[in-house]
Amino acid sequence: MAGNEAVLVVVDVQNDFCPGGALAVADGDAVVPVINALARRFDNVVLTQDWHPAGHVSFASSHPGKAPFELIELPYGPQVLWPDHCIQGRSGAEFHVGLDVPHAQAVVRKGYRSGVDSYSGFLEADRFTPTGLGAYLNERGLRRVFLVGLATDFCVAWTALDARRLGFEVTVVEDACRGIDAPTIPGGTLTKAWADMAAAGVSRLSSGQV
Ligand code: VGL
Ligand code: ZN
Repeated sequence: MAGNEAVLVVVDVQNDFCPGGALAVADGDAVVPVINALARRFDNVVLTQDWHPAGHVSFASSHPGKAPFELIELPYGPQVLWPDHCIQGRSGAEFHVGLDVPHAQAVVRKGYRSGVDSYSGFLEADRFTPTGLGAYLNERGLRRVFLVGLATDFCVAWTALDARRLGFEVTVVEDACRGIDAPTIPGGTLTKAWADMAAAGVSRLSSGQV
């Protein structure tokens, strides 16, 4: 990617978010060839990896009587409950086998504290604890963040919104993302995510336009 201030951030392209995984995103693996091709055009690539301990607070199985996709209230705010997914060291947490980005320079893991979720690659769901990604990008002078991966309406959107809050220029590459579209809010989470991102000044492009 022309301009050394650009970084491709590949969000959570992990087995559990792909078909056959515990929290499969429809057509999730379709992003893999698009990301592989796009990544070749970037000098700077960073991966995020959802990385939960067993028994994590975001798992419905940790809350007796609750089912996946229900909403609960936690000390830091509302939390959607999920099937057990991306458990540290298990195959579901591994990157999709077809993901081919050997030049990725850093892997940022998130969601590793039992009591706090982290959709965002920058700030945990307590909206306070940093992952370190913001400081890493700043120290390296990477100001233009291009986002791809899974899932559009959760980890990609939250990462995009936090990147804007931290002052980065942000573009989401739509055909390199797929969404969950959880029924937890009227109209689904995907439409709201795109509206929130647009309102925050996030650009939306297709990979051919990057
Ligand atoms: C994600 C739900 C739970 C994501 C992670 O990567 O979008 N979604 N954990
Ligand atoms: Zn997760």
